[in-house]
Amino acid sequence: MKIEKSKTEFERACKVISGGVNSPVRAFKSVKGTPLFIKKANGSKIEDIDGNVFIDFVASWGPMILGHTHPIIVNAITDALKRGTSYGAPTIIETEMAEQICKMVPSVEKVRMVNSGTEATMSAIRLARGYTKKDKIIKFAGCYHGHGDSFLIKAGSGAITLGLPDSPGVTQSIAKDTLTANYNDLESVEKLFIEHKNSISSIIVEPVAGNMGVVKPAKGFLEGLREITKKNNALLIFDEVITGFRLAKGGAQEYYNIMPDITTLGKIIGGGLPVGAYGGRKDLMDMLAPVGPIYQAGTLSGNPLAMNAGLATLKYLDSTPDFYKKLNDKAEKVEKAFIDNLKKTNVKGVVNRVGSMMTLFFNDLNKLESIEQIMTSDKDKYAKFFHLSLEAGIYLAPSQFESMFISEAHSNEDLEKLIKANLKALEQL
Ligand code: KE4
Repeated sequence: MKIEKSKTEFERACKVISGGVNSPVRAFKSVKGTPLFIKKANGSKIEDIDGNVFIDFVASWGPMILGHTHPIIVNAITDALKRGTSYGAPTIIETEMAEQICKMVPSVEKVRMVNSGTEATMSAIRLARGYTKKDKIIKFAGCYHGHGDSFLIKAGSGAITLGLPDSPGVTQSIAKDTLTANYNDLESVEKLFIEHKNSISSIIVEPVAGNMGVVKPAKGFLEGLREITKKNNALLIFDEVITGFRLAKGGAQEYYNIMPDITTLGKIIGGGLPVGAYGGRKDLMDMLAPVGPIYQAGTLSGNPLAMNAGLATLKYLDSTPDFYKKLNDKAEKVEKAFIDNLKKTNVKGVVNRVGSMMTLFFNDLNKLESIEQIMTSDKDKYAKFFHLSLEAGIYLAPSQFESMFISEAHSNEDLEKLIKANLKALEQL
């Protein structure tokens, strides 16, 4: 595969952008090689500047559930563009967006729009701390909630990919208020509440972990977190930046029928433009300025272009009959084929899937439910598999600890090609 232009552009970028990328996980560090510079994308395909075309299963790390350049999104943005790009004043579309989120997400009665998932999670824990007047939070090792200081403690995604689960620059005084438990281990949570009685404001959790690769919540885990937080007067925050509008119209909280106190959203909600949001019960959200004393703000929050792209996406998801059934059926077909291929080739692996998000782990264990188990995965084997897939025209996440996504734009032909390429790559490992 020719990648001369990407090589040249990567060298150029490294002179003026840290690591040549604006987000570390894009740098192909853990899979080695040169990150591909993308020229354009359309539907299920993505094309790099050397003219290589791939079927895209990264979906910009989740947002592109409808595929690229979906007409409803292109038209929504084009139409909005003619009326200006940002006013810094209230607009009706922000109200329509808030109404749409409240309609789709069961626990959300009021929202606040922000510009990224990180802003949403940072704001959510500030709200939880302000509301409960307690300083500490509990997060789970391997979960990633963006790059806010309080979350870069045993974090997942790019942090775990690069082997930097804790980041310099996060002060001890911040880190001491972040307690870390083990995903799918309720005992580890109970222990923290006993040790830190009455000082824990909230638990923040990815209801389906996507940032250590996909790890499903064990039976009773989410219910247990709901019970423990209620019992200890703490809030339960579902970080649905990945699962929101991905697993169901109402995200993981609909899929598992659990009502958190606060929900954070991102990715799909912006239709590919920078949007994040957080929301919850009215009494909680009315603690925010200018109504209440807890401050949070943003120049471009509720930006009209982003709102038009996001609202068009949510309305489409909300009104397309059987959207999630069809999407999840496609993903189930891929999961089954991957498992078949592992058997045919005698390659040791585990496929974790929830809905249309999944990860193929290279691992000798039979099931992967915890960060300890995940960390025994063979990253070198994944790296080889990643490049073999790339050569076959399949664009996967450049990290064993991320998720791949099926989108509405993936045709049967795309999935057949994915399954064939998967078999061929496994045979060559
Ligand atoms: P952003 O600030 O990147 O929009 O969202 C942060 C975030 C919060 N919560 C969850 C559950 C997330 O997955 C994320 C961001 N996800 C990563 C990849 N899984 C984004 C990719 C990147 O960092 O470039």
